[in-house]
Amino acid sequence: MKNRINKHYLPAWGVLLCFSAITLLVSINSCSQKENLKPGTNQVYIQNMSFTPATITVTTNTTVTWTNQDNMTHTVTSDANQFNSRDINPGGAYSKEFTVPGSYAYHCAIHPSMTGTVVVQAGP
Ligand SMILES: [Cu+2]
Repeated sequence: MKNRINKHYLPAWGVLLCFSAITLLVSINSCSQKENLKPGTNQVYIQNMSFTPATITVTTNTTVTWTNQDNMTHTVTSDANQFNSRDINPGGAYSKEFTVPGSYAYHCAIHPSMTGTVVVQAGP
């Protein structure tokens, strides 16, 4: 009789534990997503042989991420040799943190007609 009761209640606890774990994971996940979507967007897409947006303005200590959504390899290469992604394959990405205010012009080393600028403004 005792065994029967235990067998009946154990799965219910298991389900409850599973639900708690899933709820916890979902809330952790949405938390980190909010951090990525903080104001002052820091994403540049590489698509159709161009950088979008061509000029991105961020505050100091922002990490800018370029994502290659094209079907060919590109690079993010500083005109003044301050940074260089080297080859970014299709589906790949490159990130760079900007700590000093200024205007950073860059281009694709493979396709020099592809150009962009990161404008870094002093943060609060
Ligand atoms: Cu390119």
